[in-house]
Amino acid sequence: MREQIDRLRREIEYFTAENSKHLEEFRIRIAGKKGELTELFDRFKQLLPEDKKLLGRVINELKSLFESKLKEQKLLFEDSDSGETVSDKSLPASADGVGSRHPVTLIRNEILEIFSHLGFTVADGPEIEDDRHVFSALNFPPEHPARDMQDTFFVEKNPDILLRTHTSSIQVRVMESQKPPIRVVCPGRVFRNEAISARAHCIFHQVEGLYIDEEVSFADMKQTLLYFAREMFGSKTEIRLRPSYFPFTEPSAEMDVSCSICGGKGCNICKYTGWLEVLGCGMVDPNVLESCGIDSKRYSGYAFGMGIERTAMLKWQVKDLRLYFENDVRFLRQFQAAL
Ligand code: 2NL
Repeated sequence: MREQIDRLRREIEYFTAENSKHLEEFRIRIAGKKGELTELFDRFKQLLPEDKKLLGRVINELKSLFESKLKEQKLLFEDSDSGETVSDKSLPASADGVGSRHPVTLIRNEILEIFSHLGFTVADGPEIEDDRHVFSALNFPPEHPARDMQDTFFVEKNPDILLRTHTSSIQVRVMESQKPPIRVVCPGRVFRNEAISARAHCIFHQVEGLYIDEEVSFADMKQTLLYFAREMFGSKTEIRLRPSYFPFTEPSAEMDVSCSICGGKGCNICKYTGWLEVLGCGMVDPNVLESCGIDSKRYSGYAFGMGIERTAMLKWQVKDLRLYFENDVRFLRQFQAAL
């Protein structure tokens, strides 16, 4: 009988229920009508008084052990009563609930970090702007197509209140309120009245940069942008500047980087050109400096702007821009390990 008691004690001690059904089976096997503990008590009743004295305490301890085990295991299934749920509360928490930064945030932070090493600070500004900060101060002529309803969102049809179409408006505010030297990068959301497709969206993100001081040259800009390109796309990256046009810079250029997929040899990512377009840049037009209260005879500067989604697409070969706005966790989760 002692042996039976010891075996039963071990069985109770080591028992863990998988679900409430499993727990009920355990209760019946031990304390049901034909249960092992019930049978033990039946046998106990037939013992001689001196044996009862010896085993009484042990058998009662076994009964309390069983009862507290039952109580403890019942607590585990109180809130999941299907009888089928497997729930081990001692397991580590599932990593599925852990979030990750959005790829647009990751790239924005990386761009800001690279420029911070060159002494650029970050500036912010409003998304709802006026005509002056988005267009007039930036040398846009009154009839420029960007001012058209088709390209810009106006607030309540008021031609002076609009959603910024580029983050240059932040830089205009910086120039109005600070004296050179100025070194800022301006990240933010911008809005354009465009049909949504794989390559365009009416809301997207930009980072623009501005550097103003005495004797700032095109060569300074080129070297800064080369440093940025190598930090962002790898140390073997080469850059190429093509002449371009923006109302706010003169001269203006577009910068390509050598394709990091094929190393410039030509592949379907770079459409067999060996180059990928990343940003627009140029020397700040003297008209822009003057309209922001900066003496264009004494100071010169360069500026540049890039789309964050575009840069992210180049870096990760994401083919469809819409993925950045849908917030499908199957897409977002893939950036959990990035940066
Ligand atoms: C592009 C091109 C550019 C700028 C942005 C800028 C700002 C001020 C004055 C002069 Cl306040 N320029 N910004 C200059 C050249 C290009 O962006 O393709 N962006 C996505």
